[in-house]
Amino acid sequence: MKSVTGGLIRVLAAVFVLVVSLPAPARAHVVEAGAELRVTQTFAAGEVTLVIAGVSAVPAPLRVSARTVQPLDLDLRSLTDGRRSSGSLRAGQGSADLRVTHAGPYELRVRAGAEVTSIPFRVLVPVSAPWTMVRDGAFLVTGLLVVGGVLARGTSRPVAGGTSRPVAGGALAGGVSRLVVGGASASAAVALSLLLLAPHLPAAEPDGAAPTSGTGRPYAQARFSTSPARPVTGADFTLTLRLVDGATGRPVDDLAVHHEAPVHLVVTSADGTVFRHVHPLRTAPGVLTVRLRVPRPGHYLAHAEIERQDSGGQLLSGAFDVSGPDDSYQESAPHPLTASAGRPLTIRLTSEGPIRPWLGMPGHLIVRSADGLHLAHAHGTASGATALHFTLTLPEPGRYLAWAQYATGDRLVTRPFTVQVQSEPVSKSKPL
Ligand SMILES: [Cu+2]
Repeated sequence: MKSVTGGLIRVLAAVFVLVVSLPAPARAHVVEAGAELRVTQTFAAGEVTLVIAGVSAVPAPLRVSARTVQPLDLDLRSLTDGRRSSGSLRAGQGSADLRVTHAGPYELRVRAGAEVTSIPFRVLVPVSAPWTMVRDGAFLVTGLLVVGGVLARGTSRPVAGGTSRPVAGGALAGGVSRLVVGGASASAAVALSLLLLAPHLPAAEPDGAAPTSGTGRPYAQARFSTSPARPVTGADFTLTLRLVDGATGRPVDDLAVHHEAPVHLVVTSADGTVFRHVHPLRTAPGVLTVRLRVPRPGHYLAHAEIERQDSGGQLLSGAFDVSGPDDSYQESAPHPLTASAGRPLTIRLTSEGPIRPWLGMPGHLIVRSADGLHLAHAHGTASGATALHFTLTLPEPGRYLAWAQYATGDRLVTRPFTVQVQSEPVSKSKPL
């Protein structure tokens, strides 16, 4: 009995050591089965974050919700059998229940006024991994053996005033009892080990998951264009991003939603006085468009952050020119900062109200070199409800433009900075 308990303790101790020493598997930018998918899109009337709820089984209603300033028409189409389901969202906070009949690829078309986006996504249904069945079976066996053992003990007790069982029968009962205790201990050890190791064991591939290439995909090549070809200040124009596969030349239509959008597009005037961070609409495979309006004529830079499925991130850049009169006014002068090349700089901000997550993070910081050749994107860390800080390191001396963005209430706040990076060390930045 003692040796069984000792063995169980040794097994559990070994499992504990294994659990604390194993790294948990990374799960970056992959929507897990049953989890909601959040997709942010920029319509001319404003930014909308569509929340597509996860499902645990099919067929099932698929809830799509959003806060929107204009009504949205939704049309869901299965790419497997073409079956459709539609609904609409009223202005304000609304939700609609669409219907999915099976796992796999779907396309959600969203119409807002004259603008349409179609969002490809997959309905994933969780599947139990084989080891979960072993774990559940081990728990069941443990329970049965414990109950069986207790019942057997109850029936094998000597009757009061009577004679005890024959010696051979007693030895047999003892042997069975040891077997039951040993079996229960072993199955409990298996069950507990699997329970503790669960975060490190592979999850089963959900139903409806895309096949993975394993080797990553080629870089996408990008072409930016505007319509009209020469936009005019104060008038709407469309900026289009066309993506083709670097190897095949075919449209790239496998963008992963990362930080709640398939594409993060930053448009800045060359001098940095105009800044837009938008999330273009997918109008056709490999074609993404966004409607813009800018107040200042001159040269503009476009930087798009994308991630193809199973692949790393990629930054794509382009440029265009805008003519017309200058209607610009500086909303707030950029706050000047200094930093040392290769040394971390911390930017601290205080919000007017409680900061709420935007694009999955408390805050975003976009940093562009003055010449527009480099663009970096850092994420903020909240320190309290209204305080936020960003840490970044700029390797080369020079002048940089930076924009910190965070959301509070219904507002998206953009705070501009300039960072003069020197080759000599300078003192730390002060809170703003
Ligand atoms: Cu973005």
